[in-house]
Amino acid sequence: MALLMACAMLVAAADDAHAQGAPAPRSWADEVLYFVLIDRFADGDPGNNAGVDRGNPGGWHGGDLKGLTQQLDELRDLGVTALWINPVQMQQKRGMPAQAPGVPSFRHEGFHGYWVHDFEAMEPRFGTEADLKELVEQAHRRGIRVLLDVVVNHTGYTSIYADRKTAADEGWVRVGEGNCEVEPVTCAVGGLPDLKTEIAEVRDHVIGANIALARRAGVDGFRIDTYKHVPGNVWAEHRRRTRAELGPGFFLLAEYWGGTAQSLDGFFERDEVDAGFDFSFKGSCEAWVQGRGRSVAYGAYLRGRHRVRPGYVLAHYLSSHDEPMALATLGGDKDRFRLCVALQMTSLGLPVIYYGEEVARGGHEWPFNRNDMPWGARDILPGKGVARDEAMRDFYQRLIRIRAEHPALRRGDYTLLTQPQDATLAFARHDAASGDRVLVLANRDERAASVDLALPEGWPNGALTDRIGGAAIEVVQGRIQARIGAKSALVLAATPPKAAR
Ligand SMILES: [Ca+2]
Repeated sequence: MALLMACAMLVAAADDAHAQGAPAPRSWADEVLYFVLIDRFADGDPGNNAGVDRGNPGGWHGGDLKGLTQQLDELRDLGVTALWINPVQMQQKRGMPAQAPGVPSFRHEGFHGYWVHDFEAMEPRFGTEADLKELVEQAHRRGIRVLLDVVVNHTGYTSIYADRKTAADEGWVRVGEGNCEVEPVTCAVGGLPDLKTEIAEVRDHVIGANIALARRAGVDGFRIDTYKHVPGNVWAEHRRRTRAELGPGFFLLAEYWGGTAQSLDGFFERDEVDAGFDFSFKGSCEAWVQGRGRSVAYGAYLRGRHRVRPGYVLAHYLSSHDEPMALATLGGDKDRFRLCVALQMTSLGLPVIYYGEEVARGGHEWPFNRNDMPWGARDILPGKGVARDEAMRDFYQRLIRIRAEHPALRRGDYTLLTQPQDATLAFARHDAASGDRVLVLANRDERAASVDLALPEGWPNGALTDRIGGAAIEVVQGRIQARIGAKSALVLAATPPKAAR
């Protein structure tokens, strides 16, 4: 009965949170973020599939907000607590000629959402504003927050803004000007028309449209595209406006290309955003698991990520729509890939899963890093019949659960443990507030490795359990002896685990 009452109270609390339009406040450092390209995920409405050509790697494939909403239980079951969706505004009417190595020339459409035609209209292939609102409501019911991707820097190659003039008869966009290495703020990124955000009328339109849509839909934050290509004073104003119009907790995650703990710090110091992408995690992990570089150097890199300014967040990922898929970069070696997943989920920051990675989605370089979500035998287009690896998904689910159960992995400090074998990496995470401690041992070698380690000062003696494989290991007089399988990791914690958050 007590359990039933507790459940009823939880349900009531969840309903209250939903009634207020958002899940209960949580730190974004505690979330696991899942990035979806809507067009490539799930088609829930064949009625909006105008121009869909699933045979074209750069074409529209029919996925939409309704389809994504229908799969939210799949994401909740995986353990995802936040969802990032691509921009949803109306896209340019016709694609661009494109070529990629080994592929016949094709037409590249705005299926990714970054080629906005009209900031005040929805892209009908993604769905309606009501569909967006429903997605957000259904996500919130499941305790999942929603980040909407927004563009402030540029329009599509064609748009309603191409010929628009200000009251002072100045054009809204710069076309084909500037070198992005030298003039990042005024250049044409990817040749796209650059919005003259230095003009109040222009930035008010774009930022105002993004904020108005966010307010109507009830989203919890923005992922901000092409951050470095917009003047800093615009971002300061953007922060003031989002806080005033969308609430003080409205989350901002900046895509500052090449961002690291160091290079993002100025934005955090000025409090322009709450978080930025750590572009270095992916390559560092891929290199380490492939035997490049010394383990102590990689371990020091992971320690360096803890220099992030308190209260701000580094988002770290293994693959993205702008970079190659990690599994393919690793030559399809799933053991090495799992090792990176384990390190991602045991490291500080906001882990980002790029849709389908959790089922070993294929594809490598653009445009195939944006291919369809694999659904196997399930009757879901466009990825119906595309093979998926359920064992990989189980691994993700387990690692996400371990992260949820251990505040040390989300917020704890980091101690790199010294040991003689270069193929192995050992670090301890400790959260002083909860007392939670986790020991991570990783082995990149093709053979199993044995380690004999001194644990950090204050580590209690007693039994530890590998939260991945279940093996029990004893800490004796502050030391541990463990065997780590080939290309795998142990995540060791005292049993029983701390209660889930
Ligand atoms: Ca559709």
